[in-house]
Amino acid sequence: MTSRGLDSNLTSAAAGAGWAERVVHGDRRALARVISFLENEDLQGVDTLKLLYPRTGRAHVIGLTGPPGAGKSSLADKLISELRHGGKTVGVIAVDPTSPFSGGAILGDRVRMQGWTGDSGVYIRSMGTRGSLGGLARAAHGAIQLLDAAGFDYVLVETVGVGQSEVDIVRVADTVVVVAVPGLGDDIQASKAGIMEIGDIFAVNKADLPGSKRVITEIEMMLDLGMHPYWRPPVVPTVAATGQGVADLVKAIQDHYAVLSTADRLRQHRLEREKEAVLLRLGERLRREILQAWSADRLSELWAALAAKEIDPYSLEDKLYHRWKGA
Ligand SMILES: Nc1nc2c(ncn2[C@@H]2O[C@H](COP(=O)(O)OP(=O)(O)OP(=O)(O)O)[C@@H](O)[C@H]2O)c(=O)[nH]1
Ligand SMILES: [Mg+2]
Repeated sequence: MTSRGLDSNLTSAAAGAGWAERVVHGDRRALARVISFLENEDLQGVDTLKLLYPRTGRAHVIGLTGPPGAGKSSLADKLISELRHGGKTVGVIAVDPTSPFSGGAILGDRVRMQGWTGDSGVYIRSMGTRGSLGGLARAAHGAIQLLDAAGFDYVLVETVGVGQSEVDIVRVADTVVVVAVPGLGDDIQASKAGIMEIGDIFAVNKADLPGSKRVITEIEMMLDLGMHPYWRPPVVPTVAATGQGVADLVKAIQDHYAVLSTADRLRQHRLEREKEAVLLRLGERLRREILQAWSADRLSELWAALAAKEIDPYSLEDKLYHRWKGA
């Protein structure tokens, strides 16, 4: 490491201590800044998280996922109301993968959850992709830890359940609420199997629209086939537009937490997700280093050779790895 790198690392660690102090004291602007550091992969973000890690683990982290337009943000808004009435504080992270097919999500979230600006018990933040979805997942994970350390009783994470990275974002939650809606046809269960599997609770939103009974039955039937060692996911009809069913949803969320909290499950579940995250970051770091051992030109030549079948993918992997290992 160059001395310049060392200096900037020290500065970042010192800055991290300052940010951590401010976050713990409920400073909103500090929260916003640190989340931006995480999004921009500025070292100060991770340096802040390092110091705050011992303070995490108190919040109940709830993931909300489901197809675009299912009513996740409207439901989050009503969940905030219900939890605030119970005297609880709520931090919300609305993840907007700004991919070509979900533009406008940021606006939607802002419009549907904007009545909370004067309430110090609520903090809402949208997060988007600057680069890769994997990078966004990492930043969102950090933001959850940050809101937890800041002392929010609940942390809600909203993400559109379209791809693996988006699903990975909510998988770090203690309780995953899958939001389904009538009118999407039979393929939701089949094609979105990944989402259906991770649900601890199913909210069938837009229950005011025709077809919701059928969706409920379909989900129940699918759940009958599954293995649920200690928790059978409940299916809760909701109308986010009016708040109908939201109290039942909160009750289901709290019941799930109570079950998780027994028999050491919560601690194990959280340890498992942190372990996975450490291993994932480690893998990414190694891959980056391995690729950095090659010039961009040489790498493109190698990919071209692979395409031309002049080298097989396994030998290519060996070649890439051994150059780094020997470096
Ligand atoms: N009829 C009906 N409409 C609803 C209900 N809940 C939400 N909506 C409407 O559905 C639309 C989408 O709601 P959002 O809360 O933005 O949905 P979302 O899942 O957050 O959407 P994205 O974040 O863009 O994926 C809005 O027009 C809402 O007013 C409901 O219970 N019934
Ligand atoms: Mg939304």
